[in-house]
Amino acid sequence: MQITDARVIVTCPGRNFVTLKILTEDGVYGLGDATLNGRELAVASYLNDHVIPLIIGRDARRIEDLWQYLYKGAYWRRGPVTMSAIAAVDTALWDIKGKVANLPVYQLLGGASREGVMVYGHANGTDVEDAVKSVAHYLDLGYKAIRVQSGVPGLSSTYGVGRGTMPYEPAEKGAAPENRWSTEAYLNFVPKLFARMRSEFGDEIHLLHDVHHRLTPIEAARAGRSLEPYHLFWLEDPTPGELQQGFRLIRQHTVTPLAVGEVFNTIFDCQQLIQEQLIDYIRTTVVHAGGISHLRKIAALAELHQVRTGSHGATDLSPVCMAAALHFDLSVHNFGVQEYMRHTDETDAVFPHEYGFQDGFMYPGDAPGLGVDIDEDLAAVYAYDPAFLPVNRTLDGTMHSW
Ligand code: GCO
Ligand code: MG
Repeated sequence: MQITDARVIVTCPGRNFVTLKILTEDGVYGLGDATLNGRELAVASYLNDHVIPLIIGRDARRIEDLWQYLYKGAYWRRGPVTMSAIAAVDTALWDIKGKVANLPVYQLLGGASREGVMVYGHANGTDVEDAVKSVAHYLDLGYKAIRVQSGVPGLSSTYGVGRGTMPYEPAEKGAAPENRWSTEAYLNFVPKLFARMRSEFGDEIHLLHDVHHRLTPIEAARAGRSLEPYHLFWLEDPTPGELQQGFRLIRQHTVTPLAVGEVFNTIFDCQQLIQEQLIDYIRTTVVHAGGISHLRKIAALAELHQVRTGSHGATDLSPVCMAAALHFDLSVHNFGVQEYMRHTDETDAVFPHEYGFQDGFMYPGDAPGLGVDIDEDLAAVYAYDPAFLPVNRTLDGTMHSW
């Protein structure tokens, strides 16, 4: 079954998305997400200029072989642009395989390992009481797991505090916004935030928190230890992940579970973290870590070491990625939780999908393939609109991780 055509669709229904559509000789097509927030056109060019010319005429059924062809064949390995492009091809080919087999993709991956996929939502507030209201709202919607972020006293803005809407979006049009950061202010504040959450909502609900790469390992150890009484489901990205051995130091000092990996692209980024059991959840996702095929390899390594999955699912990953993630989550044994930030109605209209949310769980649906489509006419209405993620400086103006 030859690949006869492939095209990259860039659209901005409120935010930018890059989608690869692969068409085959018998009329079946598949979709893959290729969105890399703030750097979208680099992946679009990588696909248009360097990948599509290579895949036309090849056999769409040979998913693994095509993956290796693009990975090994480029010579230049890894990195978010390359791996998002490979992911898009891989995801589209799984979609095609499911459609041809007349089966939902999760059935091709071994079938369902659970009834549904537990997801966590994003509660946030400008201050603690605002965050309390937001958590209450998510509880009303049925969520069993909720991430909590709040403004920090003394800081004008910080990561994860939205603009009052559920589909929180950090990227901004024009220039990158600048946040200010104080590690001391944050470390003093964060245990108070979670003490308040537990006193208000009790012990049952799963609470999560994202540090967003801002602490050194020893600072992260302090955060983890100070949060132990509030038994978080996980503490995410406590320190930047490049220095994998840095997590040893955190581990020595705290039993707060750790999650990392939304910016990782391959199994090599998390090999040591997993093999030394330095983390509890691996957050690599379909679009940024080489597609369903590569994510399954990461999950298999993680399973050996009692690490569970907790894939990234922010709004900058398109509904195509969300659908693929749900098939993966439903099938792998060592699934932990899936992040779910709701897309806007405009985005959902461009990407009609079978998946749905009910009472804190999500379900990919039983349509053949991934169960997600793209309305190309509607996508064409929304032209690409450059937007940038924020940057972050400490109070004295030094560049810090955002
Ligand atoms: C998360 C992430 C996001 C990222 C965003 C960057 O845990 O959901 O940290 O909020 O910041 O995906 O594009
Ligand atoms: Mg995160």
